[in-house]
Amino acid sequence: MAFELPKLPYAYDALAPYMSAETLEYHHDKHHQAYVDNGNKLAAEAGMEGKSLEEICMASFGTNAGLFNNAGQHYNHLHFWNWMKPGGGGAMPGNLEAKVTEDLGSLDEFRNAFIQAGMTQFGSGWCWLALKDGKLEVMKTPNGENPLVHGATPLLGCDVWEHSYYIDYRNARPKYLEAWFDNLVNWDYVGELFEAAS
Ligand code: MN3
Repeated sequence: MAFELPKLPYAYDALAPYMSAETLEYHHDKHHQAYVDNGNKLAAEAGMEGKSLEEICMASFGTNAGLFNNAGQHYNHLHFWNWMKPGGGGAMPGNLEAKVTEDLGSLDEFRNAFIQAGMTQFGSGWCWLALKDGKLEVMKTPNGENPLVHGATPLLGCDVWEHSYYIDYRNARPKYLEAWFDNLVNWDYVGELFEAAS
C-alpha cells in the first residue's frame, strides 16, 4: 500500500501561537512529503510495497536504514498531526488519567518525565508515552525510531527534530515541549489509542 501524505486535520494557522503556520507548512508540506516520496521509492526497491506501514517499519528496522527512517517518520507524522489540535492540552480522559497515575505516579510526574525525555534526546528524535506489556512508559527514540520497534504501542509522541520548533522557538526546546504539552495535545486521540491498545 503506497504511502500518502494526509491533509492536516486543521488549518495551517490553527495551532498559533504555539506552532506557527510557517512551521506547519514546512513540516507537513516539505518534510512529511519527503518521507512519503522517499519511503515509496525505497519500499518499491526493497519489494515491500505490498506490505502495511507497520509491517514495513518492523521489517526494515535494523536491516534497511534508508527505508526504515522514511517509513518510521511517515508513521510518526501520521499520528503527530492528530496528537495536536487547536485548544488542546488540559484534561485527559478519566481512564487514561487513572492509568497514568497508577503506572507513572501522578499527572505532574508524567508531564515532567515526558518533557525531560524530549529535552534529553540528544539530536533529532521523539519522546513518547507508550504502552508496553500492559504498562505505561515514557520513552525517547532517535531519528525516525518509535516504540513499535521496541515492542510497545505509541500513545503520544512529540517530534523534537529542530524542524518542528526552530522557526517558533529557535534553540529553546524545553519551551517548545512545555507549550506543546500544555496547549496542543489532543488527549481525545491519545485516549482512543489507549482504548484500542488496552
Ligand atoms: Mn518532523
